[in-house]
Amino acid sequence: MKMTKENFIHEFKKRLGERYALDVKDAAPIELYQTLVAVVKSGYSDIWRKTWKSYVKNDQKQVYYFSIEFLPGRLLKSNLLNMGWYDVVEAGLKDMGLDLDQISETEVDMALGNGGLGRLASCFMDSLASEGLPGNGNGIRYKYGLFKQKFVDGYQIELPNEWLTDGNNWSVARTSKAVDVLMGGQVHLHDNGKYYEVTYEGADLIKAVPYDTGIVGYHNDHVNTMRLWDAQIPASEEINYPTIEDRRRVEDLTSVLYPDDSNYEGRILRLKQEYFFTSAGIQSIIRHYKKYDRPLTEISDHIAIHINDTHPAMCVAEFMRILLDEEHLDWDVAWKQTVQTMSYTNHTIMAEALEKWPVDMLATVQPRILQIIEEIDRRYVEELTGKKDEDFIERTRIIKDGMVKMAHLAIIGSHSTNGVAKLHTELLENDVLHDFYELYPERFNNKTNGIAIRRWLQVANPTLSKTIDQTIGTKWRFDSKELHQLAKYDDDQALLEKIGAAKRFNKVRLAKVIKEQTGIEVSPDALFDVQIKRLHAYKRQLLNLLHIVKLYLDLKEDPNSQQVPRVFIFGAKAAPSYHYAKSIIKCINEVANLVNNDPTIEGKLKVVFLENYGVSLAEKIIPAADVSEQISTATKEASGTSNMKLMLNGALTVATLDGANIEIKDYVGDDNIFIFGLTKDEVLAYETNHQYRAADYYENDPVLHRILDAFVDGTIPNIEVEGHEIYDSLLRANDEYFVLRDFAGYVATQERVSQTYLDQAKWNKMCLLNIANAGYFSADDTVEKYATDIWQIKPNVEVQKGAIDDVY
Ligand code: GPQ
Repeated sequence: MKMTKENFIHEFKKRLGERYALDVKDAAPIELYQTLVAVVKSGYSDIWRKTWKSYVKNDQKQVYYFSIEFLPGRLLKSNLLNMGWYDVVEAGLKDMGLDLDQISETEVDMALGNGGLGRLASCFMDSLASEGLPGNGNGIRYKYGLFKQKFVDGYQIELPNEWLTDGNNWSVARTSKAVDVLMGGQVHLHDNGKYYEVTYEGADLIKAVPYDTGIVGYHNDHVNTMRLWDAQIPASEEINYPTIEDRRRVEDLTSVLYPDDSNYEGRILRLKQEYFFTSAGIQSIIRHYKKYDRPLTEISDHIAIHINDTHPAMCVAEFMRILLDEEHLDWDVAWKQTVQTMSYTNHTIMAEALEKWPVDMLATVQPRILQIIEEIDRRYVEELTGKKDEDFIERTRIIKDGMVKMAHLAIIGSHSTNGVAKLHTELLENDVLHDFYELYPERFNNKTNGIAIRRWLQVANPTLSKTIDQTIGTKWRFDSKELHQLAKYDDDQALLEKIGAAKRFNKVRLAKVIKEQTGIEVSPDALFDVQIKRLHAYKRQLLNLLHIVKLYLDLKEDPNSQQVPRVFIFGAKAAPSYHYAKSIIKCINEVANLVNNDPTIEGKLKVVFLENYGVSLAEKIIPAADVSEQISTATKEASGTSNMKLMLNGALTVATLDGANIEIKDYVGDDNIFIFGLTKDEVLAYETNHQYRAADYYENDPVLHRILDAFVDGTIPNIEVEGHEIYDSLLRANDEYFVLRDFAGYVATQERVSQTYLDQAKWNKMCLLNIANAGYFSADDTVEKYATDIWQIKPNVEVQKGAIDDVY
């Protein structure tokens, strides 16, 4: 994948001429962008082909990562980085009078996910490729990505995100690899003495067309595939879909991504989506497997299938369906292969996110799949009868009270169940999934999440990256654990100043974005306090807001009360149907209005809520953050991953002992993180003893009393309805997430934050130690652990890690 500047310029001009008959100076940004993509693609397509061939040639075991969401973000810069072309292309463009940053902004952010779960899947894709591991993504090519968020009068408005209007330049449609997915209708079984012959009546035949995107590994001549499926009408069936409405029924299947995060809406279309991409993926895997004449009784030695949360849990039944109905294997033989092939990750313990589908609905979507799940359930019960008590069996079986519990299907039908941080896995084992842990202790394991350090440091923060190079060399770019070398320099004043300067540079850059998007002026000398994640009650943006209101009221009383000017920065989308979350957005926006337009505050406090938070905006906010807000109620955030990205960029974390915050604390040490709040045990105790009384805090804490009153007495204007709603959720509904209980501790901690910030040398030292320890949260290491412990896959023997003549 070698490229020189001269060759690049030549290649770029040639392609621009061929595609558009234009000179550089006459081309529009989109034309420049598309030309650049074409050059980049031509740089890896040969390697992509060779990577696939080498898997086949070496008969390598491969993993297929099934996820209903992927959030890759923009691919241009990360592909350039991974190919080792970044600097050459940037310089070549500059010679032509062009700017890589500007061209990159033209790319539509590929937002086929909601939040952490989808982004994790994409970080894993990058890491699988970069580790040279044979790993493929399998998902849905939604026509509309996650909605575009706008604020009108402080309210969230959702607009469609039609990301495919200019075509997607990175993917390749592989119509020749399409498969047929059968849905609906009725199923008939005929026992011919050897197996059941299965016939369908009145079922819809849907053509699943794969769109493949190359996932380029980092400097290793290795390109994997992310395969996303689109639903189409097969040519042979067109007659059955004569009207536009009929056609739409099929096309709608892959039209929209459901905008719910950690919460499921039991809509039939969603269930159809789940079956559609599961079936398409499994069919194509088995079809490919069979091309090489290997026995299906050994398939689990050659492929691994990962179920990312329960959305693809029907993988278990679909795999069984094919082995039984199409390959005529015996149940027990098929079951053994299925369990050995499948593995499952759980991403939450919150009850509202655990999918349960009505049996009737499943019968409508795919009656044969329901039959198979019923049989799995029947055999599970039969197997345990006499060995476990009846209650245990009833609690753990798959079908109960007319509902299919997808997590139970995933656990029973796979050989591995993992949580995504130590605390989360512990809660699964000891609490939420304790029965299954008792039954299958060997199946449970932890895999703490990780992040793509390349995207979140090398691409997003070139300034800090260069400072790191100058200090410890460039080895960290290949192995992020090397970042720990930085810890040795924690008394190097010159370096600490450079770290501070890099942060300031990024803050100036973000201040410009804020000004452009909101018109609000913020000073890069203020402390940038950042909370970026989905808007959810358990993530407690409200706790942050109560603190802001406190600071505001304090300033009104005593203009000298605030020693450290702060800019509070929010980025968050709320699910369109999540009323309470939308009310919190409205309140944050109104507090922002009040504070930002109050001349008596004199810039000591600013509140900025940036619209349309997503991967691309995160790349601008994270490098500029001083403080990272990770303040979920202990036990509720399975892991979190923005906590890792912010730490990596030298933000200091204000955190509860939840999710991966605990592991961050263990690495950086108590002195380099700001911990507060209820512990897991305290939360669990309140949840069982019901002795929490939120009103006590209101009644006994005059500060809190005044803050809450501000939501209902007109102090904060324009929130007559929403202010009451929030007030009632805390006082009447008894504050489900213990916001009031944690408030005092949070305020005290924030005061410590301000005091620390006054000592910039100390602050920068803490930043350095955070950066130095963030390398332990690399998704490269996480996927290596999945590869060894769960999937049993090995790196491609032909991979040459770091063998490329790299530019660093
Ligand atoms: N997560 Cl169940 C999501 O982003 N969406 C979901 O539907 C569920 C979980 C998150 C979880 O809240 C975070 O704590 C994790 O860091 C993330 O998954 C990745 O594991």
